[in-house]
Amino acid sequence: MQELLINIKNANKSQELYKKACELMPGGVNSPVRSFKAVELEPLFISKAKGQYLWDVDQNKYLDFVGSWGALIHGHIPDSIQEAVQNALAKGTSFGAPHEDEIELAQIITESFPSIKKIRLVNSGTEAIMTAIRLSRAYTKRNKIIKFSGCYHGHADVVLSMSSSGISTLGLPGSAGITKNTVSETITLPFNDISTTEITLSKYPKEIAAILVEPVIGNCGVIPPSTAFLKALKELATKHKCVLIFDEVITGFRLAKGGAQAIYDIMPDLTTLGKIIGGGMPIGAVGGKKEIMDLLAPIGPVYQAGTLSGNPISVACGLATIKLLKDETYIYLENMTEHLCKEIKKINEENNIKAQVNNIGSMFSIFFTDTKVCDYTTAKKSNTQKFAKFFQNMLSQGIYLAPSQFEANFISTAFKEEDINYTLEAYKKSILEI
Ligand code: KE4
Repeated sequence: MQELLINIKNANKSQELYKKACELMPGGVNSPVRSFKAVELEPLFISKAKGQYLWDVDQNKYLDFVGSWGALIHGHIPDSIQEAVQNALAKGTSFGAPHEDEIELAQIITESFPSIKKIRLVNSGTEAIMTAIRLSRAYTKRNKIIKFSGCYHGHADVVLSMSSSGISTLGLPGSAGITKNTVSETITLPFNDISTTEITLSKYPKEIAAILVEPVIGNCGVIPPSTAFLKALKELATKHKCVLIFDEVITGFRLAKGGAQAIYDIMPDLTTLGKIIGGGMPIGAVGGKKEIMDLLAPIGPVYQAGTLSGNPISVACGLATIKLLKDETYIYLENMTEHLCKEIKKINEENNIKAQVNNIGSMFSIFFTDTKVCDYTTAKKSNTQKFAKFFQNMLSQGIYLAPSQFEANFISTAFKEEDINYTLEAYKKSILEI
């Protein structure tokens, strides 16, 4: 483990590349969270990865708790996945036509998710969400969408809206370049708040097309639902005849083979997936009730398309990833994560550290607040400066956490007990220095 000890200053090549990248790409990155802005650092440029490790261009080695934002449940390119991708590559990169592996992936997903009777493969979680909302509006012939603060559903205009002042009032643009009209039908409510959802549905009878939720939030740090919340959403969606969409882009195949819906025993009408079903290659999927999915072109009136949808390399990588997932995989991941988080809580208690640890399955996050974090409002109470210092301390010891308080950390099957022990040692040093 000694080789993990690095001096954070030794990032000369990354700094050089970052300077060059910033001349060509906004912020020097192709997705904002990679900029390390939230942790007051310049980003590290990664040269290679294998198993639980990343190496940056200055040969520093890190334990990777990001795992490509949750896509790499088996860590980086285990041999069986590498072989599957290489075999697929030998047959071509893209056919722009149907191929057999798409059927196998659709089969394995519908067998794992009983709520998914039909599925459409796309290229990202964002596309999956866009399609799920379009389908819901066509199916119900209604316009409004309910979503929940703290949840992130990709960067489609319709979901980049923030709640305006009054609860259950219509949305305001959450980004420049989005028109008021585009988000005027998007209502953002507090997560885990059943009564506000009920009031909103009654306020707009027969106007709500869909209730969209991350069943376990992974985009505000990790925030599990209260026991009654998801069940209430299902009941309310049925009562008000709107479409319940579970955004399981993170939780699908992460929390269980059947995702969060298997854990909480709830059948949504539509589910969006991504990340793990592509094993780190570009992919997304939307699936659910046959009568909704059959509205999709070419058999229905809802148009949706994609040059690389169902790409054979992404599909091969996703299939190889899912085939490695056994019941014992989840037991291993859960036990390892539970052990890490329990020990962290012990260190916090012994040292009177004001921090909350939320964990479920192989997802966890640490908030620097003494308030229990159960929604966006309580998550926002966390001290982000403290988090930034903590992140830097951990990075300087070779622990690569998600570079934002409002992201999730993931443990992969590549992690060993010694990695957890090393992480706990690094945690103790880091936390006592902030
Ligand atoms: P993509 O379009 O990034 O494939 O998926 C969007 C999306 C949809 N739904 C959920 C629950 C998601 O978490 C995401 C994307 N997740 C972020 C990280 N939390 C991706 C990382 C990034 O934006 O760079």
